[in-house]
Amino acid sequence: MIAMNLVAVSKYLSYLLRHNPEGLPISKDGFIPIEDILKKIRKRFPNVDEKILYKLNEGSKSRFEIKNGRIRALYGHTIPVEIPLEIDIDVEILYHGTTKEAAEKILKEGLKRKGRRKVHLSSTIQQAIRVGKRRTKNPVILKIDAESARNNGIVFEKANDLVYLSEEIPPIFISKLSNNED
Ligand code: HQG
Repeated sequence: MIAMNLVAVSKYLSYLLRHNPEGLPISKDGFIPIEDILKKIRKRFPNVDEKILYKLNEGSKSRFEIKNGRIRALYGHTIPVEIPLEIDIDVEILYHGTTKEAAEKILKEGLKRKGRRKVHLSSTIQQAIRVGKRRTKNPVILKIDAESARNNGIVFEKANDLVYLSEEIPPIFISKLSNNED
């Protein structure tokens, strides 16, 4: 399979697990049996097998968890599932890459979920730039004072080394990353 196809498979898998299982059985904690999801995916991508699902999940940004013959997405959901992630107690600073327009709003009213179940944050500036570049050529990088936020009762969950989740974050903990920090 060529690299382009793997991206397409990963996107379809994310779509099924995060937004629309298209009639497949999904548990309250977001798992779909691998057998069922493979049957569905093979209608579009006939060569996909279980090995490919593992391959899609390699690297520091694992999007999925594969366990006991089932698979779930770890973050990004819009459907009402509860994913029990590790509560993070260490991280001091997190980042969020977005458009200039969204950044101005966020600095005034805070980070909101905007359709997903959680707010998504990045552990590195580089990752925040990548996330922002999905929407704009020159993303603005916001810095979240996670330590102060946590001391004020905000919970951060770790989905993987690069992606952290939270509830809405008030503007008092958010600032624009100054240039000397990039
Ligand atoms: C914006 C991808 C105005 C926010 C990525 C973002 C990530 C506001 C958009 C993951 C706002 C929501 C999630 C406010 C937030 N006013 N705009 N008050 N608060 N926003 O796609 O963080 O590759 O739901 O800045 O890598 O962009 O799919 O969230 O632009 O980890 O695995 O509202 O998705 O992961 O957009 O991305 P999204 P996101 P995957």
